Amino acid sequence: MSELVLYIGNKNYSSWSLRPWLALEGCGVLFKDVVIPFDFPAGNPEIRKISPTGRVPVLYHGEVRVWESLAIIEYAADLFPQAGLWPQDIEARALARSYCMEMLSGFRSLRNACPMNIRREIRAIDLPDGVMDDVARIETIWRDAIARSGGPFLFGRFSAADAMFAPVVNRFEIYELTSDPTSLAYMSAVKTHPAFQKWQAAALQETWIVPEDEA
Ligand SMILES: N[C@@H](CCC(=O)N[C@@H](CS)C(=O)NCC(=O)O)C(=O)O
Repeated sequence: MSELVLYIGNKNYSSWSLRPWLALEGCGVLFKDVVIPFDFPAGNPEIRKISPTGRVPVLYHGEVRVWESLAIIEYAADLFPQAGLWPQDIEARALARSYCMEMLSGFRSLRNACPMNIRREIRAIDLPDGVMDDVARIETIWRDAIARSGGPFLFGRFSAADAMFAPVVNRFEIYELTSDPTSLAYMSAVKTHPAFQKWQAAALQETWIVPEDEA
């Protein structure tokens, strides 16, 4: 089989890149990553060359091109059904996909006000309207999923659902958005997962600064 190559943005900042990267890495799918940094004020022209949307992540697999974080995860799940990217049980899988679609299409107040930033110190900021509504909905998702599965991850063992929420784990931590014990325990499970630690270690080596993502 051809090699899977995942083109991603800066590991420090690129939340959409983290999602499929972590899903694949955390579920043992072998792939190579190529970082194309956003270190140009008007965007990196290299990203437009490799991606039909001019955005990352994008996956190359032989002649196949897959873009959009969730589509990449679905493609990997089709290729490697034994990897457990999604929960086995059909109801749990439907729930996981519903939560992931909420993540993909929603929580804009939180995403806009509180950019992912792996190296940032922990420091609260003034929050615009809507951010705490997003936080409340995410905490409901986490609480319901963990009550159903028993944890430590949303569906018991690590899955794509955890990968889709991993950038939010970083945001909750660095902007001090929660003190809820269930959320903190879940965040700790994600942050100490070897795949997340691997991403974090690489992010901390990066030196690019993107001013608009430094809240
Ligand atoms: N919906 C897309 C979002 C992709 C996206 O917005 N990627 C950002 C990085 S996190 C990007 O490529 N930005 C480059 C640019 O805007 O120049 C996905 O889920 O993959």
